[in-house]
Amino acid sequence: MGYKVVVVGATGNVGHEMLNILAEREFPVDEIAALASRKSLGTEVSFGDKTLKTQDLEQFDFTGWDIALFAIGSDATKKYAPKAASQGCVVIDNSSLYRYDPDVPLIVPEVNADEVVNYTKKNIIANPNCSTAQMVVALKPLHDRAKIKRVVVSTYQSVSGTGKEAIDELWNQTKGMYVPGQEVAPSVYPKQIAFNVIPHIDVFMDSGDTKEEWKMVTETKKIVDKSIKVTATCVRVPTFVGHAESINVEFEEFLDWEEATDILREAPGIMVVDKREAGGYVTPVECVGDFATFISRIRQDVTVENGINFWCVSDNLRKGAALNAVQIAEVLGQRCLKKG
Ligand code: 2RA
Repeated sequence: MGYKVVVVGATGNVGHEMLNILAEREFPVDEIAALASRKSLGTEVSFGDKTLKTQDLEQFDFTGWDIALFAIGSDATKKYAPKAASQGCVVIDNSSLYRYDPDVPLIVPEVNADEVVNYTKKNIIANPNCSTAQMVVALKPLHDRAKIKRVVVSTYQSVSGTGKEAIDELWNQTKGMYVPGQEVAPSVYPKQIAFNVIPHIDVFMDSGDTKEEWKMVTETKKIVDKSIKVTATCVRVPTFVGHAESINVEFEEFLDWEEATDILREAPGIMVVDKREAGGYVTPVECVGDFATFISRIRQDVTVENGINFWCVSDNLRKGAALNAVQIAEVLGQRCLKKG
């Protein structure tokens, strides 16, 4: 006996990956529905070796369906997630809409799977921001060994985090740099992204931080420990898939970099690739399509008493979104929605 699963936003980058990962991990699916907006109606999407025709989200009745993986924007989620939840379908939402709601668990299974049981308050579980997910997978095992006091993170986020248009813009803008007369002006981003980096993701807040930076701070506190101080600088870089992060951690007590390496090697969801030589580290192009959060460049931060630096890379469409959502569904099924 399996589950009746709905993927909402099946034609988007994350929705596609949700279908791929449900199939790759052989999630126990008895029936699956792929939903899209009216403009994408009838578009065919793959689910393993099957082809699904997308159905109309507007008309869809979630009654009798067990789990809905939502991969649409916050506005549409606001309209349809409560409908699905009220019709008895548990929503796992990838938008930011419910992440900060005290009645909605915000889950990274390697970190706080036990909190999945709290879905019953609104029949909704929130998926974290992609840049948060990979970071907390690494922070949690270190925090359990030597309580974390402060995290300073700089991110190098690929354009797939913005969406399909941004992927096209990077591609066309890059080509345009080589073909006279075919320059492509910035449109998705405020500045050129080809051969450039942009220190701005999401909107600016009164504090001078961007919303993306605020998300990393707020979500890390909710998922790991509200006492952890986090400061972030989130940067868009001209790569297609894969987010990279430079992470500096200060602990309450000394933690040797070699012990930190051993801890990370044993931690769930992590692959340590760390040789102090050319090529002895992971780069974004190598993480694409993988489930792991890769850690490299682990070393002592000798400028403070109890500091460690490391490099963290993961596929933002997978661990950063679709994989994490499917892992939440796995925990939900195993612990809360047991089938015959
Ligand atoms: C980004 N984290 O990378 C945001 C949303 N996916 O653009």
